[in-house]
Amino acid sequence: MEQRPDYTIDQPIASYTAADHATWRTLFEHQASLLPGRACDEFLRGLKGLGVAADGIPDFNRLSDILGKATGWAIVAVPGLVPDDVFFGHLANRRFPVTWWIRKPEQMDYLQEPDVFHDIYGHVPLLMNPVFADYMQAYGQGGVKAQRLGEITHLARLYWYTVEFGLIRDASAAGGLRIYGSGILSSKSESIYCLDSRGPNRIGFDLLRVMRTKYRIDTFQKTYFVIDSFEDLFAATRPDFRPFYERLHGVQDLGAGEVADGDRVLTRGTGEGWGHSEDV
Ligand code: HBI
Ligand code: FE
Repeated sequence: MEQRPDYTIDQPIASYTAADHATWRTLFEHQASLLPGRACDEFLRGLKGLGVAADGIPDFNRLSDILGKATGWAIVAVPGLVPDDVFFGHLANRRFPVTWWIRKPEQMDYLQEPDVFHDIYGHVPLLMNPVFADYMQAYGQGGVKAQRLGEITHLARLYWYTVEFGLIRDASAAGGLRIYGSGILSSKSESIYCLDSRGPNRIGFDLLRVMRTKYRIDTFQKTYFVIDSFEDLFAATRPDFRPFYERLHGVQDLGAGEVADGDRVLTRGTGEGWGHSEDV
């Protein structure tokens, strides 16, 4: 597998086994039965528009063609996690790096690293939405700047609590909320927990609040932040972040499960189902 300097490779389509495609099918079918009514409409529409289905791990070039026509984004195959500067560089140029390999059958529910199911199923459908597509590019551009400023920790929390684990208000949903975060959309147990459990806090999105907040990488989230719309999210993240970073230096980080003065608390969590681990 030849890797280019930007960490991209050609998707090794021929090396997927029948078992790999079967893993995709199992994961896909499970989420497809769960997500109508739980995932936001923009996600469900994007999935349909891409023609991503249960039949097997998709061909990245085919998806790139469709995505390119819709929003000018492309997907590129990578071996797995790539260095931050490489990752931000791709996003800033409207390329989404997608891990080519799929998880093993014993990791069906959750793994800490991204695999092709998480990256394609979780992330790519929303790139069909023009506003979200612009937000992702702006995040990449913000990443390039944050690196120069030594502010990756604060910026990465924004990615975590929006792109990976975000919830969005939707008056037509049973509990008034739907999922747009890819880490939830690609997890069968968290896609139930985040909406149905009394355990987690659900707090209205606020940029500075999110950037102050540590998170969990190996258990369900203790707090979900809720946006009103993708337009609002994009608008909130439009300004230059430098003054925000400066203000953050005067305040202490918040733990993943803490509720602070001034929070717009939608539901205060009971702590059920949080598990035991460290915030990062
Ligand atoms: N690389 N392939 C890949 N996918 C990611 O989501 C990713 C990455 N490298 C760095 C990274 N994410 C994060 O550290 C930043 O968003 C902060
Ligand atoms: Fe992800």
